[in-house]
Amino acid sequence: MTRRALRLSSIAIASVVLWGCGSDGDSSGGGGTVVDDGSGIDVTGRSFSFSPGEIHVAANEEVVVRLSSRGANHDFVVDEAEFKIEAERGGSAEGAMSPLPEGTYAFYCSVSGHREAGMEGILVVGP
Ligand SMILES: [Cu+2]
Repeated sequence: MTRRALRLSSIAIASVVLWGCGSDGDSSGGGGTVVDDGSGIDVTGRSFSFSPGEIHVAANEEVVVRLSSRGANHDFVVDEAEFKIEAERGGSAEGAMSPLPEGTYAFYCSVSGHREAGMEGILVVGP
C-alpha cells in the first residue's frame, strides 16, 4: 500500500515535469560516489547504468531521492526500504526513502532487463 502510494505520487510528479529535451546526449557511463549532506540524493538513470553508482547516506534517517531518467523509463528501487520511484524518459521523480539501519544494500532499476544490463548500484548506510 505504501509502495503503491509512492508509485502514484511519483507518476504525478513525473507527469508535470517538462518533457523531452530531444536527444539523450549524455552518454557517459555510471559510477561515482555521492554522500548525502542532508539535502537529498540526485540520481540519474540511463540505459543502462546509474550515476552515481554508489550512494552513502546516514543510518536511521529518511533520505530524499530524486531520479532523472534518460534514454528510457527507469525506476529506482531499494527493496529493504520498500522504496520505489519511477521516472519516464526525460522526466524525473522524487520520493522520501524510509530510514534504514546501518549496512550495505543494493539499489536497482526494476524495468525488465535493466538491472541485468547494469542498472544497479550500492547503497551504503553508515552511522
Ligand atoms: Cu532502467
